[in-house]
Amino acid sequence: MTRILKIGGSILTDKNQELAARQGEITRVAREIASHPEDVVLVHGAGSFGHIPAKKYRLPQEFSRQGLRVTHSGVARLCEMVVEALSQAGVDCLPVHPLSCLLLLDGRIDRFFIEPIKEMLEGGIMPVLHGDVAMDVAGKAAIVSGDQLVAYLAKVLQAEVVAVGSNVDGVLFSGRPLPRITREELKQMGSAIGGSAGVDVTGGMRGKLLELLDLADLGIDSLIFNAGKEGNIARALKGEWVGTRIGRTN
Ligand code: IP8
Repeated sequence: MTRILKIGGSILTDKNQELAARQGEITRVAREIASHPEDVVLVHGAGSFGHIPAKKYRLPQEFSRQGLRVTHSGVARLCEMVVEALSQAGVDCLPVHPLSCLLLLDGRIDRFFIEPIKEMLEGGIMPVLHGDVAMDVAGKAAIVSGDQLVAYLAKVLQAEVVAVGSNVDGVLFSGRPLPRITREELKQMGSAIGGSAGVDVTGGMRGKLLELLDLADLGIDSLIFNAGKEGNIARALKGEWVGTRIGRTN
């Protein structure tokens, strides 16, 4: 039973300050994941390690070789911290950098060599991926968000749990988390569901929802929950609906 867990960059970093890790939160998140580590693929957001340099170099609108390098080395550093914290918590894990194993076409994943991820799962190793820069065969510089990775991996691995942790209690409407949302309901709510509090080049809450609604169309429900609240990660990994369930329109 594969479980895909995403932890947003807003939990692990201060999104308004470049390269600002929240070490205490990284340690807590690692401890919670360590309570249910079996068959988990972890994806983490880029936070201030990725979004601030990406914005500075105008990625993905402009092709900047330096921007690609600086942004990738930022997110790879954050990934290393997450891997280190997980190892300290007793989880066998390995980093998987999307830049080196996938290609985009107009910003969407076109080819993804996922066999190493499957082998890691088979061998009891947790793959740790992250939002990253990526090469795009359309010739542009591009960014692949953790949310796009989650939706893609959930589909190809036929995940049974898909949980996306952010720093809010789910999809908020008039300040309250919705228990469930479908594509139809999102249309009716219009712009009331929005972006992100910090610097975000990949679309905030709306970007997240659109990825997960595509997944729901394929019959895979997912969860957006608050990973900043102690205990929620463990509950989400057990399949509890501790936030907003993203489902298919009936
Ligand atoms: O934080 C964005 O990934 P996300 C990746 O999951 C970069 O949206 C490099 C900004």
